[in-house]
Amino acid sequence: MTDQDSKRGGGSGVLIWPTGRLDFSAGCLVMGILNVTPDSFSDGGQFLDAGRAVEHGLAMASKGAAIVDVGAESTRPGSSPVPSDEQIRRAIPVIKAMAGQVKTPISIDTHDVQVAQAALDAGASMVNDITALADDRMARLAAKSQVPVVLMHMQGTPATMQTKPTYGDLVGEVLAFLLERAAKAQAAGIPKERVFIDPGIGFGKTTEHNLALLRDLNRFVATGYRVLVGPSRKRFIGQITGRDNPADRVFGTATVVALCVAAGASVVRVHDVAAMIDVVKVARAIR
Ligand code: HH2
Repeated sequence: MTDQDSKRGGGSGVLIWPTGRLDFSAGCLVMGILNVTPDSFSDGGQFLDAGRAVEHGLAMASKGAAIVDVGAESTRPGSSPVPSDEQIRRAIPVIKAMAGQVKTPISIDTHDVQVAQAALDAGASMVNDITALADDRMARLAAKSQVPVVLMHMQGTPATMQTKPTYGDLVGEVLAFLLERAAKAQAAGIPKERVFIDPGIGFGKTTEHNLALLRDLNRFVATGYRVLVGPSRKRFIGQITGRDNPADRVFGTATVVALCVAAGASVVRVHDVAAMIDVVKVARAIR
């Protein structure tokens, strides 16, 4: 990473690994969300059919998503874990079909090492782990497979995380956790440039916590790790705007995305790919 890179935030340049490539030279990139689940908070049930999921994934790639993030387990507040074999049954045919048709890197959104292994075998080329390598085997798998990893902060588990999230020094604690897990990733053999850190918007956080983390996003960028943020259509946006239906939170999401780009984020994880690509392009141009 050059000086110029760290000024732009989190590393620009081109990230190349044996099974993929991401070009950050223009700035922040868009990750499109593809939930192959019956119960995700926003797109649950829409893409359970593999054919429709593949179609949507390919459409996001053709609209300019730099990464398509496939998830087979909802982690919305109050959700329960989905067994590995069920995640594999949902996600693998979709990953296989997409990987056969586009070069766009596919990430697997899972904290389950068996699911991650099956996804990488099927053609995925990144791991998005909301537990930030809680399972040592996940660190070893990512290192051996030479793929990038997203390390996300969460307080508690999806089942209980919104009960009463509490912090002393919110930003300090989230940062310290991510730096510790990033060090763990590197110790396992994952190079720094392949490690993305994510403050985990909505994962054991009140609206105020989410806003404070977003306000201080530059502190995450200043670590030198690439920063990924996932604000899309989340509840805090509904709370601020009074929009109960996640699909009505697109303008609110756009505001957060623009400010993430301004703060130097490298990737934003979103549902509304075409709209957010415009937001990102304009915000990048200003930056
Ligand atoms: N948010 C969700 C899922 N995975 N991964 C990262 N790295 N960062 C995030 O903020 C993040 C994530 C939750 O959103 P979604 O996938 O839309 O919903 P659900 O968990 O209900 O499937």
